[in-house]
Amino acid sequence: MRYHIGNLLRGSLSGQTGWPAQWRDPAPKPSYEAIVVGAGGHGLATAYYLASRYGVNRVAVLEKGWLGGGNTGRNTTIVRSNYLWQESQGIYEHAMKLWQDLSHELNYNVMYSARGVLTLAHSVHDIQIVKRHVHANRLSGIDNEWLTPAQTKEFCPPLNISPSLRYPVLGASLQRRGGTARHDAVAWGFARAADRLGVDIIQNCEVTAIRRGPDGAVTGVETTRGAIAAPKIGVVAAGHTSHVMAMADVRMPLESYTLQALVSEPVKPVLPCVVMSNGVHAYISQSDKGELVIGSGTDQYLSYAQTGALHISTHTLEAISDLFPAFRRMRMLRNWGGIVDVTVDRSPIVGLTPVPGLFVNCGWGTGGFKATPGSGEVFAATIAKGVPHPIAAPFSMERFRTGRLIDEAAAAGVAH
Ligand code: FAD
Ligand code: PYC
Repeated sequence: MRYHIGNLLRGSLSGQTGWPAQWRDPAPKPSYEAIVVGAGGHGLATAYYLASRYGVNRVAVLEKGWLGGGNTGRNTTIVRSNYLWQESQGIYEHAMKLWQDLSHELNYNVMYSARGVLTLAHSVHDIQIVKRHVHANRLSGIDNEWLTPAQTKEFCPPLNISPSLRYPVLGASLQRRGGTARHDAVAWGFARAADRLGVDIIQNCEVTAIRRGPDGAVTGVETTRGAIAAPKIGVVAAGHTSHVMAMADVRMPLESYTLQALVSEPVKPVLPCVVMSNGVHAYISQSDKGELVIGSGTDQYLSYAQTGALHISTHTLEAISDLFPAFRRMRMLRNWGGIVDVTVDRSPIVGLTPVPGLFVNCGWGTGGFKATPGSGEVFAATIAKGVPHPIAAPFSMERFRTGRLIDEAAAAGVAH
């Protein structure tokens, strides 16, 4: 039998007269095996894999807005796995392998396009850092290669490699399997596939409290649409994680930042790959609709406004105009921001919490879109089995106590 919000809301309205006896229980019995807080890509993927791989079908995904309306629908869609440390390579490469067949698995075209990701180097220091990533990846069997400026230009013809540039292109790394996927299709694909497996996705349903029993274990949540019971809760509420976890008295080692991006008016195909530069705080690709998708570094003040400061995007557009003079006269169509939550080592937190039954998946910062399928799969395993999946294990909260940090600042793709 499938359980719908109506059944549960009736449980929470038990004080009212006229409800049948079975709906008047003041402490509703667990109606779901698990609740996922947040219907972004990671939350929806978690629900999908819980149902498809781990036999947990009675799952409710609760979303305060609309599905995919958070960072999942606001990111710049870059997919890659060229991280420095083995722990990160494990999780991002796991995701990369899932991307290859995701459209088939979900029976929904997520438009994964392995068009190649270039990471530019503009100084001797950049060259050393970028080459270090290339070598580390190749040692782990992950594709990545170093290109000279001329090879970089050959791969990306509109790129300006003039030595007279203020920040000249001295070379680049290329991950050929990297590229893009359509972000909203990823959310919709996971949502539809999860729904078909019996998962309930409940929008306009903000979690406002986490209920706990006498032993401290979670028993369910309160929401703007009533109480919902479940013995397991996975919090996947990027940008708002600290707020949700505080409902269970857990303090998170996170800061929230605004990250912004913009798109140009649409044009015919002009840019064949993804180009990123941490040095000049800019990255660019072209969407299937023809827009140039351009992103900036993080705004350095804390804010929950889903928009960014103009001087940040102005700086980005100056850098893009230097690197791609042909784009200088294009017009901007729209810009927006998203709220990302960031850890001190720029790596995520995926796993158990001190509260029995409460699990958390957060801290993906500026780079979690690419991880969506891998993150969902290992988080689902962790929730289902109650122990960390081996790929997720290094990303426990414990590392902030022990100091075993996974410093991926240079691989984050975005200047912080
Ligand atoms: P979200 O999609 O944000 O989902 C969290 C959901 O939780 C939201 O829908 C929110 O409404 C909901 N929620 C919050 N509080 C509650 C509550 N109390 N009750 C119920 N629901 C709640 N990553 C890349 O890999 N490549 C990129 O190119 C890239 N570019 C980016 C560009 C920008 C401008 C931004 C902002 C981010 C970018 N990222 C990128 C990062 C990426 O978008 C995120 O890491 C990823 O989307 C996080 O997914 P998520 O499902 O965890 O979060
Ligand atoms: O992690 O690849 C990334 C990324 C690019 C833009 C924002 N994040």
